[in-house]
Amino acid sequence: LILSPSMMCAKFSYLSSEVDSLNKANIDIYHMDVMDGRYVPNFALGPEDISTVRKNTNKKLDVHLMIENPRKYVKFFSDLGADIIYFCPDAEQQSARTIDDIHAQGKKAGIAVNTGTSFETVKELLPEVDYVLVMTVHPGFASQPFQESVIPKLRKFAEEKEKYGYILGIDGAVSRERIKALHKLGVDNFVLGTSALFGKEQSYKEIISDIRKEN
Ligand code: S6P
Ligand code: MG
Repeated sequence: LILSPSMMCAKFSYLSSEVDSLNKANIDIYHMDVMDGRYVPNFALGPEDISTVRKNTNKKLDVHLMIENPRKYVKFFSDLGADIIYFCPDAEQQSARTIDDIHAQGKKAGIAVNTGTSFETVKELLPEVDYVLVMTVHPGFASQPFQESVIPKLRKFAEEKEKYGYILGIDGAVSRERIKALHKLGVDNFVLGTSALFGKEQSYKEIISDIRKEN
């Protein structure tokens, strides 16, 4: 079970102390949403935020690029210390080359499969990618409703993951109840935002340890 806090949902005035608490809470991967106001109608995390998290942890860090022409920025985000780079294949004409570029930087390559993107559309890329992140909300914002209609597609990605050898994750409205059900279905990596982790009464440490016990 891989647990990845979505740092867009953290308390920003205390970013480094948030990272300290999450380090101690035994999380796996810091998930950094990057939005350009073009590919999605919102702006999110910038280079300063990524550097701050990077400086305060030895754990893995991913960047989830919700930006147009992500290939242009592979080196930029690699240099900021990302270990995994997710991009949206529908935002890039050269998706296969983007994956090669990410690997050439010595990083893991991931694709983010948006609510409107089918399994078939990205199938050609699956032999090359290390991570697949299926979006269970429309990309752009935290605290949105879970898209049940994504489940058949998610099942398909779960069935094919051994064959292609990728790590399967979901992002969006991931609650504790959903983790149980979807872990059984074959999802390995869960991005945790406001639904499961942030803004709760329980501490990060308690929540993460409960989730691990429950699964
Ligand atoms: C959405 C973004 C996500 C959110 C996450 C928030 O565009 O990629 O990573 O930050 O979904 O979690 P929640 O539980 O508030 O939906
Ligand atoms: Mg995300």
